[in-house]
Amino acid sequence: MACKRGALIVLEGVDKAGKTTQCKKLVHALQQSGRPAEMMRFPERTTTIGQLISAYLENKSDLEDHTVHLLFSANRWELVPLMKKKLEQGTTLVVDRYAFSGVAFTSAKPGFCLDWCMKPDVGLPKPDLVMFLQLSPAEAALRGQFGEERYETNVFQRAVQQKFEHLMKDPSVNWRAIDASQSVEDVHENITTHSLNTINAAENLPLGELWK
Ligand code: FDM
Repeated sequence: MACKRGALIVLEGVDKAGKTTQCKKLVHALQQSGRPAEMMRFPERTTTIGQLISAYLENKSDLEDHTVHLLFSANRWELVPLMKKKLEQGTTLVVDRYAFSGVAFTSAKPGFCLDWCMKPDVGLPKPDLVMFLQLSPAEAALRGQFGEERYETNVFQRAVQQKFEHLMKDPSVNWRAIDASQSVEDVHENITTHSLNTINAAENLPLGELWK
């Protein structure tokens, strides 16, 4: 019998919501319970495309806005063969940011519409679950200063949050809003429950195509 596929689980959210911490804790918990799981993140800065993106985010280079949007998308597409292979082998992938960040961040810039921003990512492996870690700008501010990278300002983050809220209305995607203002452990418990349900359900379903 062919092995059951892994689930594609994505965590999204504004800065300071705790995405990376929660991704790591989830992977650890899944592995501890005997379920193969690995973490991935986008942008994946180690590839040639990822290095261009990283230099841009660190303000070491400037790139035209459409160009960088397409590079972020290309950075996802270049990892699709690996993602599919792992999922087929039964490994659940826990992904820190995906196409939703791509669309939310670029469409928060002047002159971009959601529709144009979504196009390059149409057909990517569709997540079985996207959890959006929700945190108000006031609560995010209590968690400390933003970093030094591009996009890390209050005004831009608020615009991004609004774009995420718009994207979450799309019923073709399995969104779950998670209250990220709770303790790290409570958020983890919540995320783990949703993930286990998704992993069980995904075993018997084909992997979908995003926004198709
Ligand atoms: N980002 C991330 C984008 O603008 N587009 C994308 O497609 C993705 C995946 O890059 F500011 C932005 C979001 C964030 C930055 O930061 C990446 P982290 O700290 O590595 O997640």
